Amino acid sequence: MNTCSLERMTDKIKTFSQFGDAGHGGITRYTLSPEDIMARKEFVKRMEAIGAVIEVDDVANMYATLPGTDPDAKRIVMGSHTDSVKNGGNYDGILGVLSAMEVLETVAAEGIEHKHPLTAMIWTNEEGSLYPPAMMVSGIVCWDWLPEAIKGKFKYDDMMVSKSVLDGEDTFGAALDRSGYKGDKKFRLNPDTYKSMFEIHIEQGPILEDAGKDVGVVDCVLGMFNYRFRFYGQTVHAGTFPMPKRQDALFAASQTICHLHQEIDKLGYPELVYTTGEIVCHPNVHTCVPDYVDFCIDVRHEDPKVLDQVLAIVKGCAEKEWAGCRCEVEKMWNRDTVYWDKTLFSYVKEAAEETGVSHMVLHSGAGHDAQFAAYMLPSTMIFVQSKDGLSHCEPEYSTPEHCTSGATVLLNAVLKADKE
Ligand code: HGY
Ligand code: MN
Ligand code: MN
Repeated sequence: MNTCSLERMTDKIKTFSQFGDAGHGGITRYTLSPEDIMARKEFVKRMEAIGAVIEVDDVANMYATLPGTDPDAKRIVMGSHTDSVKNGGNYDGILGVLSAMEVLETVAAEGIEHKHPLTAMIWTNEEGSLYPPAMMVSGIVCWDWLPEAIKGKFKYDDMMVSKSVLDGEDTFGAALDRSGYKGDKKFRLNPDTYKSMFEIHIEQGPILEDAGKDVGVVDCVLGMFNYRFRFYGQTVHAGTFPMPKRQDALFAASQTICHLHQEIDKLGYPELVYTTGEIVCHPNVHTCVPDYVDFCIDVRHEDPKVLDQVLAIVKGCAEKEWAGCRCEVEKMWNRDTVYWDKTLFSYVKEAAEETGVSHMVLHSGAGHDAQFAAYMLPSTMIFVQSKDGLSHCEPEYSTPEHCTSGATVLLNAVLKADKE
């Protein structure tokens, strides 16, 4: 059994939390921003210090590799993202990079023999918070292996012209050009050079904490779908038009949201999650009855049969009139549940058992780069307990002890994979 260093891990968390420090406990570190570049430089500095070789691919993914004893063996890669959402926390994404670095540092410091080269990786633009969409670059790199239904969202040329949400003149491609991190396509993650992928991430939910477990052995990323509801009414004057004659699109949307919650809850699946988190209202003026509203629903569950039942409720809404308004329902996208490689999953479970780290099997409700990598090469994930389940906010927190336990499980799981 090998263990990672609490002291080194704590130092890394503290150091990387400075890059994009927003001054109130969290960070804003958009991809390829000056703050992200500081994090990347620190990654290079620390990885070169232990003798790792750095490679950068054409979409700024970074790879730090320690050679193994077998020059012909494929690499085992560990990694996650350095970018954050606006006013995000110090753990989402970066913990996966720091854990990968910690594994390499432990291997180097302890002289742990390994056959396969071990690679710590940074994925570019996972959040897509400045240049949408999320998981943009894993979508590009894994594109040839992705299912047709997903490919359309990640075409290279479209991604290069993805506009900054803050400055319509700026694009992801321009950010890549000025970053100095546009490397060579030949270094992209690929199944000829790489054997398997591990990603550690914070749980971003409360399940591990509620169960008193330190680490989650993740078995899959939930399948999901996203549909858009559109309501068409008539704008009239707020002071002059009688209530019974109105076609209020916002009232119609509100009734529909309540209906969705009631009917979906009646299905009675405790693990089913759904969100109506984004709404558009026109003209959005207090003296006008709204004539147009749209909102989206995001639904996630492991079992496609459960998703189908929810879909029937969603589609059923379009057959009715709501508050005198016509309702349209349109599919935006969906993705199937992605199961992690069974062998890698069992290595993680055994590693947690052997290192005495308390653990449980968990699904991932969130999307991660490893789920696209999973179409290309065997992949798996490990979760670390999140305090109060908070994420994508500044109070996001995982204790250094939990983070180090996660890295220790990763190290031992990787060493099992190394024996293959
Ligand atoms: O969904 C997430 O927050 C993660 O970064 N993929
Ligand atoms: Mn995130
Ligand atoms: Mn993340």
